[in-house]
Amino acid sequence: MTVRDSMHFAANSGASLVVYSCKPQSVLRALRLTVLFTALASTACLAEGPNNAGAGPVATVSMDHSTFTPSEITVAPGTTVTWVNNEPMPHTVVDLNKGFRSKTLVKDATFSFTFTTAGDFSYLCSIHPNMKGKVIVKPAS
Ligand SMILES: [Cu+2]
Repeated sequence: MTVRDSMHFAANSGASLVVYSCKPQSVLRALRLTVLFTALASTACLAEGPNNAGAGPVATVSMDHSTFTPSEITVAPGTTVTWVNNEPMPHTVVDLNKGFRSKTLVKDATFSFTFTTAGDFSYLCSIHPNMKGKVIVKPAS
């Protein structure tokens, strides 16, 4: 082997080493990009949701023991209220003035509605009509 040959060999092995050591980094970079794009995509989805203000305030009402908790909640206009059924018994969320109506919510199912106008919104569970709640939408004073 000449000196020139061995240098050539060293350069080659060096190059292949560089390529090999780059691989985990580029995989990591691709993963980071994927995470970034996934985050961007889900943000865009939220913003485009027909019944979701995206960046607005949120509130949660639980359904358990055939009771809405809290049964009465006061929120600012633009608030998205999410009802969560926390028990095996199915429930619905039905506005008495027909402004919103959920499908039947099984355990862990949710229903969300964004309240844009001020006022009192009384609702009930259509399966258990004595199960009632109210959302009061009022600008913060
Ligand atoms: Cu019910």
